[in-house]
Amino acid sequence: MRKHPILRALPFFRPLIKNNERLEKEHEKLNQKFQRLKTAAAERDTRLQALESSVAELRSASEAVQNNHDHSVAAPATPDADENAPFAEVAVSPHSFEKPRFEKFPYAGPFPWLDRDDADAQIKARLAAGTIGEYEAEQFRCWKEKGYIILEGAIEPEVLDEVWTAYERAIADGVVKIDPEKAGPDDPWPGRAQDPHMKVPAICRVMRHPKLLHWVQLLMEHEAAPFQTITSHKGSQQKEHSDSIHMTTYPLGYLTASWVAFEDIHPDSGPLVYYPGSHLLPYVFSKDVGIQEDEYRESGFKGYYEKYEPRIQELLKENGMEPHYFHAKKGDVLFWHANLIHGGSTRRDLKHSRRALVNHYFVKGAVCYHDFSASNPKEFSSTCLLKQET
Ligand SMILES: O=C(O)CCC(=O)C(=O)O
Ligand SMILES: [Fe+2]
Repeated sequence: MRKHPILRALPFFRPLIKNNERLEKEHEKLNQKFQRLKTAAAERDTRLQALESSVAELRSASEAVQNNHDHSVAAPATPDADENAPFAEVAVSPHSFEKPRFEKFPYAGPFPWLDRDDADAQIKARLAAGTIGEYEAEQFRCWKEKGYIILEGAIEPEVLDEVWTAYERAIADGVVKIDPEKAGPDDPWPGRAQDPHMKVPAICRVMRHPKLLHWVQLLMEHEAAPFQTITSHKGSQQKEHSDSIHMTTYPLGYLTASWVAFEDIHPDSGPLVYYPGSHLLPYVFSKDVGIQEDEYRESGFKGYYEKYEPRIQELLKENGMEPHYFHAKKGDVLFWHANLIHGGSTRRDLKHSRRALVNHYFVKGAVCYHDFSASNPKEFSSTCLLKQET
C-alpha cells in the first residue's frame, strides 16, 4: 500500500520541527532573561532615586547649616572664639565631677539676662537704643514673666512637608526604628523617635532653622548648641516636668527647647501643656526630692516617677499654676524656658495625630550634665523618658 504523501514527506520535516522546538525553547529562555534584567534595572532605578534624594537631603541640611546667618532675619552676632569659651563667673571644668549633680556646682552666674532683676530696664534700654523693636520687646517681656514665647508661622510649610516626608521614608526604610507606644488598642499612630536628626539629615533644616537659632541667641545671649531632638506623630501624655532635671547646665538656665508644629494641632490630640510663670518657681533637682546619686543606675526611672513627678504636681497646686495648651497652627513654634513646667496633655481622641518636632538647645560655653542620672549628657542623652529602663 502506498504511503500518503504527507507521511512520505515526514522524514524531511522532522528535523525542521525539532529545530523549531529548540528555537522556541531558546526564545522562552531569552524572554525570561529579559524579564530578570528588566526587574534588576527597575530595582537599580529605585535605589538610585533613594540615593539621589539622600544626597539632596544632605545637601540641603548642609546648606541650612551654612545659611544660619540667613538675611531674612537679623543675623546673630558672629561669635568669635571667646564667645564659645566657658563663661561662668566661677570656673568649673566640664570634667570636674565623675557624677555631676546640681548640688556639686557653685551657685554662680551669670544667669541669663532675662532671668536677672534688671531685665525690664534692659529691655527698655535696648528699645530706646533701637537695637530691638517692639515685637522683640514684647517677646522678651513674655519670656521674663511667663517663661515662653510663641513664633507664629516661623517655619515654612514646604520645609515642614519635605522634612516630614524624609522622616516617614526613613521609618519605611527601617533607618529610624520606633516602638508603637500604643496608648490604647485603637491607637493608630507610631511612637516617638529620639534624636532622629542623627539619621535623617533633613531634620537639621528645622533644628538649625535660622529663625530658631536666632531666637536662642536673643534669649540666651550665647550661640546655640543644638543638642537633642524628638519627633512624634502623636501626643506624648508625658507628666509635667521641667527639662532641667533631664538636661542641666552650669551656670543654670542655659537650656531652651523649641516645639515645632508640623500640622494644625487639634485640641483633642493631647496638645503640649505648659504653666505660664512656673519657670519662676524654684528649680527642683534630684537631691531636693531625695533621689540618690546612684539611684538611676540601680533602679532606672523609679525615683523619677515616685519622687520627682509627684513633687511637681504638688508645686503646681501649691502655687495655683494654670495650664495652657499649645493649640498651634502648622509652622508655629513655642520656645520654653529651662525651668518652665510642661508636659503632654491627655489624648482625648486617639484618632487625632499631633505631628511635631522638639529641639533642645544648650549654649556654647555652658557645662552640660544630667542631674537625674548624675552623668554626662553624652553618656545619657535621653530626656523625657524615652529610655524607660525600669
Ligand atoms: O511633646 C510633648 O508632649 C512634651 C515634650 C517634652 O516635654 C520635651 O521634649 O521636653
Ligand atoms: Fe520636656
